[in-house]
Amino acid sequence: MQGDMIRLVIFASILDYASANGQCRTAINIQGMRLEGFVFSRMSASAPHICDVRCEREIACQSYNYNRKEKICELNNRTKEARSGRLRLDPAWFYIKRLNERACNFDFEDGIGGWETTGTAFIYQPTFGDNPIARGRESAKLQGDWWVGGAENRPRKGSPPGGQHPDGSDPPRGTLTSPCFRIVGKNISFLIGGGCNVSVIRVELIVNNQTVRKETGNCEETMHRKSWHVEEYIGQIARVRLLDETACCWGHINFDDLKGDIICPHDLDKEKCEEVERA
Ligand SMILES: [Ca+2]
Repeated sequence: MQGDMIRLVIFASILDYASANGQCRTAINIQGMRLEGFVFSRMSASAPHICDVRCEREIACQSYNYNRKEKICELNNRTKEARSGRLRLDPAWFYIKRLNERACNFDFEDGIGGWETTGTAFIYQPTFGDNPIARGRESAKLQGDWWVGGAENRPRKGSPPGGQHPDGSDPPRGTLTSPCFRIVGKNISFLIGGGCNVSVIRVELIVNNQTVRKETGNCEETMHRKSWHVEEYIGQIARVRLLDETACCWGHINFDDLKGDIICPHDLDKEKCEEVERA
């Protein structure tokens, strides 16, 4: 294995690609190596750039192997970073990781982004500043200046401090669902506060239209960092959903700064995500 790694360093090179949509992007080409065990599609391709285009068109494709001699293209649903042990020496092949990825921006500092609401619980979000403090309550301990507080209503910096949802802090119900992202490692974490009855007020992780993780607050406005172990979902497309199904006691949820081993590829637009979730 040590020999493999030395070779990997020696043969790693940088290639610039003109992709299908004409945008230039950069990929790391590792000559003489092939990622095994994660091929989900195999086809003949007369040149490497055709394999590149095929990978770009597949939402599940994270890297690919190309055989120059036999002109075979293999699309992988993992990268060597996720499973380094599976990268094998094979002189006829080279391996390329797809790089049209970007970090997810789920801290609400630039607004609500692509998060979608149902109901009325989250229609004034995100909210500015440590609003509970302005009402003499415990600190929300937000990240940055903006966060999601179901009971809060301070949609602009200039809004009066301490404002609350006009329908009351607990009565409104609804959901707030994140854009989709890809899980690429073992952990996802977030700040959560507000209600603590997980059966009616919570954040959920949704993979393949199934709720696979749940978490809730501690029945205080203060948010605490909590996390999910998600290794079994590496490579899959997911969303996070805030769910407020109660009008009763501590019927609101606070949330901020979702981060961890997730990426938001440029091409993970709404339609492609829904395509995967329907499959
Ligand atoms: Ca924030």
